[in-house]
Amino acid sequence: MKLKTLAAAVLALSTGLAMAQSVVTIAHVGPITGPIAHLGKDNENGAIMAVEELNAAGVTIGGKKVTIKLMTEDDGMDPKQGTAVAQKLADAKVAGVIGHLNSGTSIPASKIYSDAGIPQISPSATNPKYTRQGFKTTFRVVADDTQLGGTLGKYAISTLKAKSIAVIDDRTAYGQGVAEEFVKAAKAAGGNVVANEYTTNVATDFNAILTNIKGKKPDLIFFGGMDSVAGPMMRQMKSLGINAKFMGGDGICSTELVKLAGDAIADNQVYCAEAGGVEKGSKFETAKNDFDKKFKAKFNADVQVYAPYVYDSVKLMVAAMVKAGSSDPEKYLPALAATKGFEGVTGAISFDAKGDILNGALTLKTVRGGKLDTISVIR
Ligand code: ABU
Repeated sequence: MKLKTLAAAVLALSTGLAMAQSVVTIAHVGPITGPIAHLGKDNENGAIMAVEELNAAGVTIGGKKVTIKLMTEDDGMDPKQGTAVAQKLADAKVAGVIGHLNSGTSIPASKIYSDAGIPQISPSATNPKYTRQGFKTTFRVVADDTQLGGTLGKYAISTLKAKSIAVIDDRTAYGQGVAEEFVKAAKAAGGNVVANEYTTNVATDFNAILTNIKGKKPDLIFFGGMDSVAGPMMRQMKSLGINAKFMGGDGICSTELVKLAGDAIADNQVYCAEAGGVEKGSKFETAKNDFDKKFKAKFNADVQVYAPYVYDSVKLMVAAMVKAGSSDPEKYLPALAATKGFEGVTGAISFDAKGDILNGALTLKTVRGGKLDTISVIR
């Protein structure tokens, strides 16, 4: 009897160990609380969808069937909270991290992941510095602010024929960086910056800075920051009778912007660019449209901006583990870095030596009829 109990205990222990060994934990981090929680949740849902699909299809790594477990964390778009979460994930020895959403959190967190040898893929942080710190663990599946700000600056002058420009940024790593790149390109194309104003990523009152700007009569206002600030800013522009065109990077290029701005947006007044995109008529257009439909059916929500990039990040990270036959970061990191032509729903993903996407696209958009509308995909 005693022997039987012992045998049962040994069996339970070994089964438990076998189960523990068959789980691979990857983490997603984004701002799930705070003013851009809608974007953080959008990203998290992209990760949930990818993990569910992977597990439903079955994943075999190194000849063993594994279950992918998703650990989700909230960084509240705050750099300090971001590094605290990164340390927690390093201590938990997760196999990889997808995130963070913001450049201001992704950059400081990347040092912690690098020190711990944990691969990190950001689906949305666009500040160039993120991949330029010499870390082997740092990857990004979207274009950066040099490409975003540069393209928008040129477009503002050459295509929209803006002559005088006002620039506002939220003083974050993203907002300041994309605004600087925009100004460089706009000036190179012959534009004239008539006002520079600053705000924060939690501000709600823009009357003082907009009143200053109104006096300068700009043709176009460029805002470096997120949709949660841009929406109320546009409402206040309307109240003050400012009809200038309004432009921003991927941070304002969300489904939510139109809701946040209410009826303050006229057709063809707002221009923005998503830091990725798929060409019309390509096989990826069908994949992306299918993703959008599945996402809507599952979460009863439209994609904001980055959910498909998160989805692809999860899948390509797991593909690297499968290729390497191991979820040990040290073993699969070379396979991840060597990713070439991974076919995701956001296009074919290859990394350059820094961990940046090769030949990344931008999707230039405007708002028409209360909806974001694509103008063109630019590489
Ligand atoms: N790329 C826009 C939002 C995220 C960030 O870079 O801060």
